[in-house]
Amino acid sequence: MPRSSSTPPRALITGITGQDGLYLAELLLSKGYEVHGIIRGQNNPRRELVEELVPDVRLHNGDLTDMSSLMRALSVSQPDEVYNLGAISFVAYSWENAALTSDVTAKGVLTMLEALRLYAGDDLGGVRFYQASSSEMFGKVQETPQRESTLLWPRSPYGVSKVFGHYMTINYRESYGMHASSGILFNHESPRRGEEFVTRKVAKTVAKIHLGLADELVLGNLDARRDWGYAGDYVEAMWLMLQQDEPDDYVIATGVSHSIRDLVTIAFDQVGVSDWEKYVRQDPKFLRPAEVDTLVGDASKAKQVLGWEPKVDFETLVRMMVDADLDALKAGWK
Ligand code: NAP
Ligand code: G4F
Repeated sequence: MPRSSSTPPRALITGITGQDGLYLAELLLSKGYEVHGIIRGQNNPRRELVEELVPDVRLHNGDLTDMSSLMRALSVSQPDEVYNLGAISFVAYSWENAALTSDVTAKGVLTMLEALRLYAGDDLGGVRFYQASSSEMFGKVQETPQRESTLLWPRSPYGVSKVFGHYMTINYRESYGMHASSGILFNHESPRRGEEFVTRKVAKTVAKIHLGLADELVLGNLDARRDWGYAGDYVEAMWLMLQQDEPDDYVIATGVSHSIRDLVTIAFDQVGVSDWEKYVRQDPKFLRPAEVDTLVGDASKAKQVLGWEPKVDFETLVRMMVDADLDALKAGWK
């Protein structure tokens, strides 16, 4: 980890307000890092959450579309490791805002890499870079399970943007000798997942139905399948990638896939409901112009090289999320 043993290692995280940013910040702080985060907007409503959950993180204003703000954050934080988690990350939204998604999720990676190259100068190999690539890049899957060498066939503006960021990261590694690694992470969830994503939407709505605060769960495609893991496990893999002597790309996944129907079945079971169909309505407005039907990853390279394996299985994850929403609702938090 640390390039010098006399001072604590320093990390800079983009996307600090997101699900992964929060877990990664906690992990790095527990390892003794000085952690810096980039936060965007003049009055970001999630600043309070970051300050509450990880008060030791030092926040810097910046945006992935604004090179000078990234340069400023780099020069103030002087990081040994940069984790680029910032993105417009909601696939459905990316069709409605394709150009903005490309500006942030695609070109934002290049802007960050360039800022890093200019900042580090001759010591470019001395700053390690992590790019948050995605299983969404596999899209219309060409091989099952998906591994690092599987042909990419993205199905959304988000997926296409992630492919750009992925190859740009590889290109900076090959062109400039940058220690740049890319984690091809399959879906990972937690009680901190944004409410627009299906696992959290299901968990929270089921908790509300149980407490009499809602009477139906409205969804799109119930047959899509995803390889869902726990975000707390996945940020460990990000850190491990940057501790390797050589940068590389790794698939991070559980190797097991489930349908949305499985997700709904377990979530309702957690509140003692087996005939859940009576609460669920399908609405075409939640269908996507092009769907990723099924994803399942092969993380054997990560297991072999990084010693990484997932700890939390799907059923435990779903039950944990429903319980967390029940607790929060009962406490009147939301
Ligand atoms: P998330 O909760 O949606 O967080 C996204 C973060 O990006 C937020 O902190 C957001 O900040 C920030 N952001 C958005 N636009 C930005 C901009 N213009 N400049 C700087 N930051 C910006 O996502 P996540 O689930 O933590 O995922 C982290 C990363 O991993 C993302 O790149 C995502 O695409 C990728 N990924 C996620 C998964 C998954 O299953 N979770 C799987 C594969 C890859 P605001 O609070 O200001 O909006
Ligand atoms: O939870 P989702 O919105 O996640 P999706 O599209 O798989 O993307 C997530 O995982 C990617 C990794 O593969 C990340 F890169 C990305 O940033 C994000 O974190 O949707 C999952 C599935 C889809 O097939 C969708 O069609 O659930 C289906 N679904 C069915 N009804 C729904 C709904 N999704 C959402 N969000 N809302 C629904 O009502």
